[in-house]
Amino acid sequence: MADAAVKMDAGTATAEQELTDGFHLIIDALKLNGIKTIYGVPGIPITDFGRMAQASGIRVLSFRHEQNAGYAASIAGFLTKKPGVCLTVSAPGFLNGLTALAHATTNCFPMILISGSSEREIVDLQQGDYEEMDQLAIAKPLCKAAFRVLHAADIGIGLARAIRAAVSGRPGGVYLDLPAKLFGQVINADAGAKSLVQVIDPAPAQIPAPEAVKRALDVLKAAKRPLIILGKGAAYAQSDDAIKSFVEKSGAPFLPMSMAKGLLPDTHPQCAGAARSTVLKDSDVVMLIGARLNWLLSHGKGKIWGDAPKKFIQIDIEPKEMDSNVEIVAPVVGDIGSCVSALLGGMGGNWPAPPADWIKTVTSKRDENVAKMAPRLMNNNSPMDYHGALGVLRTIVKERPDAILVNEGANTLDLTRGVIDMYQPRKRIDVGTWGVMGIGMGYAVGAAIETGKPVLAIEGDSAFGFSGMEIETICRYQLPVCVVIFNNDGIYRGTDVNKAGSDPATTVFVKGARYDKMIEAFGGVGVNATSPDELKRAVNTAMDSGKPTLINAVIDPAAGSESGRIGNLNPQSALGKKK
Ligand SMILES: Cc1ncc(C[n+]2csc(CCOP(=O)(O)OP(=O)(O)O)c2C)c(N)n1
Ligand SMILES: [Mg+2]
Repeated sequence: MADAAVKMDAGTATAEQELTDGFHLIIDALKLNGIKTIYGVPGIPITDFGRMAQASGIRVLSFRHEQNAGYAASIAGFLTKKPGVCLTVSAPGFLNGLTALAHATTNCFPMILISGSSEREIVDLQQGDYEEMDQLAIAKPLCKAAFRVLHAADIGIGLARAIRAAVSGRPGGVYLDLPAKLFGQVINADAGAKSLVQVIDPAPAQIPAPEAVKRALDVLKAAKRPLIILGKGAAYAQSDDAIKSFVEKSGAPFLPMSMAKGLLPDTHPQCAGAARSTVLKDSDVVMLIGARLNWLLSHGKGKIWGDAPKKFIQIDIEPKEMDSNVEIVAPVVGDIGSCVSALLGGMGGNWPAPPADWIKTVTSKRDENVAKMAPRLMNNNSPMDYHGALGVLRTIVKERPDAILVNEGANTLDLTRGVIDMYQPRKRIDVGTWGVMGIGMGYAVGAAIETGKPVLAIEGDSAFGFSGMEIETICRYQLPVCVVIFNNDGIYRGTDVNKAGSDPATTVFVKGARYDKMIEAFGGVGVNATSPDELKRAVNTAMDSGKPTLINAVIDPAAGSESGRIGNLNPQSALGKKK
């Protein structure tokens, strides 16, 4: 196959000087726009395209399932502010990638899903083509924009539209449909080159209105108990210095949402992470920076927000976000970097510190909660509980603040988020807005590739299962990824029993499973860790060596709770629990 391709190239060398085709134009268009990496799964009609892209110097990473490739692309978008690209085959491959595209859109990560598709003439007459599906129509409601390119001469424009749609304004997922016929379409090489578009200023700054900035500062200044909430939009903005200066100058306590942890260190004196319920309940002015008032913040109302009247200031690039759940008294619409810089500029030289009694209330609550947790993190129980295991991992992350932490699960997610302090921006990546299981190995690959930093993935045993086969991918590319599986024999807990019949309960897995053996099949390092000491040794060795490693951390099956911290979202039967 490879030989034949070489001979054909040699035989048509003269012709190639004048002609180009879809394959080459897509590659040229991607390269012209600085896209250096593609995450995907090969097959008809994109196998040769992947080979040619790889041969041209684009890094093409092959996964075992498109959903994981898609998650890798989505997190590449979050980490780099450039669209992460996922490449799939038609119908089933496209659908597998689509979940990740919808996830990217929901989380506001720029991503482009490029899928090959079958013959339009046959698909549209529903005549039963190979992998027949009207992919464009299906993608449309699930992403920010969707485009199809039918002519080779439109490839440049098609990709330019996809890039702009993905990164401008509120970022999101874009679908680009490339029918099989397009790849082989031949056009004049000069015309082809001229048809390419280099996207200039793909995400233009969106400057906030001066009145909006002033209004927001007036509200913040009048606050008696101010609170700043940083969301992953603030982390995405890569305006870390301006955000830090603004928060510090305001003197207000700040609360980082999960993926905003580390924007300012969790150990910062103003960090109110360990006094979350106090600041949500008792604050009188809340400034949201790149954070939405969705379910993760209980929609800005209800018990956790307390009874006292509250004023919300919101900074977001999307005007429709304002008043989505509660009234926003000071909306500031623009990109986070421009907004925060404008706010900082407007504060002047003598911004008043918030009232001392508020700062003292928050600080003492935080110190009290931290002190309460400390002894639990030091236990050396075997089998481990979550706190014992997280106590050692917390120190490891402190010692390696530039490592990327991937995290998913229920108890494994909620407790890791609470216990492990982050010190640098964009180092914690997790389940995001949907609380989705399955991001783990895709994120680990994407983060390792995009940042070149070591990755520590802390995974519930159920969560891991959604993307577990990608440990072969991690071994194949020899990525510096250490996966720690918190193995409590199941979903939430491994102790559930079926009240009727002999099947296992719906939430339990094989008892005493040895996930560490899986990675050994692919030449990686597997370790079974039954105590915090063993876990610490294994993780340190893995992080030092950079070798793909999977550690089966044996957790007491009774240690977790139903749905972790969000058990209250489970509907209850009005008939009560039947025995
Ligand atoms: C795609 C998807 N499917 C199912 C769920 C429901 N769900 C939430 S957490 C979870 C797994 C929790 O178990 P585990 O990862 O082992 O964490 P543990 O609580 O046991 O530490 C599942 C299946 C989900 N969030 N996303
Ligand atoms: Mg579990």
